[in-house]
Amino acid sequence: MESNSRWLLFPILISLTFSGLVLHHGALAETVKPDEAKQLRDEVRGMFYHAFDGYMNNAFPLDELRPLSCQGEDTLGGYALTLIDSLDTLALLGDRERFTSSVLWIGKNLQFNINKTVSVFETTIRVLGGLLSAHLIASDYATGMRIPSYNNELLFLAEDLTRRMLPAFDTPTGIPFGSVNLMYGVDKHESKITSTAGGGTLSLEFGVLSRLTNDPVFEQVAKNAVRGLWARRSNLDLVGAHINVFTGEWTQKDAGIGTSIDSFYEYLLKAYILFGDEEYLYIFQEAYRSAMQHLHKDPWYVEVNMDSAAIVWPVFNSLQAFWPGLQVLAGDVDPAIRTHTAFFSVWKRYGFTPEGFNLATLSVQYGQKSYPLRPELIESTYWLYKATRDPRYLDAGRDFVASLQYGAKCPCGYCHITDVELHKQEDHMESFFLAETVKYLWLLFDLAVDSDNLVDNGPYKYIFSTEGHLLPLTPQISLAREHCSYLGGYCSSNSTKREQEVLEEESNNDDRSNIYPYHESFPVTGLIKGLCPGLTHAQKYGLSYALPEKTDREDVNQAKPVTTSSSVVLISNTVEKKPQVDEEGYSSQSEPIMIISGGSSRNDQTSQELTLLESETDDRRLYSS
Ligand code: DMJ
Repeated sequence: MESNSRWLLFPILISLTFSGLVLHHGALAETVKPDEAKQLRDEVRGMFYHAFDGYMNNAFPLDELRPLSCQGEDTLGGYALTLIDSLDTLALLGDRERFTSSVLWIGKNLQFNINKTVSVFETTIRVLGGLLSAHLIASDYATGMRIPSYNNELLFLAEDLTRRMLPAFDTPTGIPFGSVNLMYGVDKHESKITSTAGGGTLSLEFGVLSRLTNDPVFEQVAKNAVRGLWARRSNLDLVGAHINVFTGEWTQKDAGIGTSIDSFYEYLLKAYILFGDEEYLYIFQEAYRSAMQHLHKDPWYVEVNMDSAAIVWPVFNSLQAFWPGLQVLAGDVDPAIRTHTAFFSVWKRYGFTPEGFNLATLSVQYGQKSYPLRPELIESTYWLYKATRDPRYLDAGRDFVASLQYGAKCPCGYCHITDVELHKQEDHMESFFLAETVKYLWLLFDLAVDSDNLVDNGPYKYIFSTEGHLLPLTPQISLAREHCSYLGGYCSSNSTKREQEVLEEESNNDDRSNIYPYHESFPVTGLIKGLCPGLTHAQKYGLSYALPEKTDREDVNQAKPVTTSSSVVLISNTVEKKPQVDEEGYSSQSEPIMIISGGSSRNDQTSQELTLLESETDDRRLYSS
């Protein structure tokens, strides 16, 4: 009864009491200036190496580091997980030496023919995503990190790994089992209950793999899983947290944007952006509209019963903090700013975000006191800074660095915090600390300095996987079949033949370089809209696609393919843009961010129109509150 009455007071409480918290957040030290941003960027680089070297010296080839005791532990499958998860961060930092030696070591030593039962979700986002992103960097001149002796080893590993996970998808609903044995398939005693995030966060990695191997099966199964989940949404267009993959019944009907569901939303939008597959966009729009209608208690988000929308958990959980970043990508920046401010006020209060913070009692949720080095709030900070150039996000970044350095740094790496009130350290470092947390922090400050990095000034636009892995919008991935019929483009049979000739030359006739020949007749299943004939993505959205004039190998570094439209830019311009510096010395690249407008569900807009946001200096004023 007492707790019920608290919940009734909940809207008043959050508006009253958090204005206090936000005020507290307002009392900041001096704003981060460009010189300090550079120092902070270098400090973050140092943080990466403290943890990476700590892992390599004390834990490798085990999965993860125990940074207090300076030992290692196998936590996922026993295959150097932290190294795989760190590969594209090494490339982003421009560490050619370590990137090269790590890729080559993995290509030579890793194998998945092992009797281990692993999480399909974790294996996909950490291992498959890590392998694919590193492959795409190591195999491409345009990234500036191509490894001459690299011969697609990581792609072979990625395909082998994913084939071993396919038995998990053999369910009546298409939603995969949560775990699979890499040698024997699904154990007969395996639980039939899985989370929505677990079943619905596979489409990016599986889709990229399909497009790199020309085998549509991976993309199909991942999409069927999303369909299996979405088909079971409630009348309110909400999904629950846990579902039985055989019966399709929800076993946990709490709907939310955090724990157990979070990246389901994320992959709907990102799969559309990466693959141009409208079905994902339609689902995202409905799902997002409903989330904003039923879960959003501005600026917070709550968990509700998926059928009735009654609040069941007035709790902020730290996984929700990716949401403002996703909103930036969707073009719904204003609510993102408010929510980020609210979430950051929790960080300011404790120095970290606890896993759960109760919005009714305004205290750490019982049993959810830890901060396991999660990236989500930092990720959203990066996106909001990218969209607005508001220096307050750099100030937030400085706070993140200070907390991690003073509270979480330990002898061989960074430690989980078991209790955000006591700042007690625990002997564990999740691999995502190097894949995401440090990556987004470094990107945040690099954006303020010169943006001269692969993501912000590289040859392609990149989508970040939910594990922070870089998935580029290359023609092969993003335009798949379309570009073959459009303007006779990049992947015509001629250019494919040419690519193969180059590969053949380089591999001394090693047969493996031809293992993925281009199929003129890409199998069209009818299950995957993005691959169906008919109107092309380009035709639908008015994209124009131009080839670089020179495609000689030595010119590829300079020749950046251009894909532009009045509405969306997929691939960066060939012209190197010098960072512009405003009156306060902040660099501004006018870097386009893909925005889907009409995402704001508050006024029920469902426009699919794509618009381009130029994040110029002025935007800072525009979005500053
Ligand atoms: C990461 O593995 C991914 O970001 C995932 O989507 C959520 N959990 C962790 C980070 O907190």
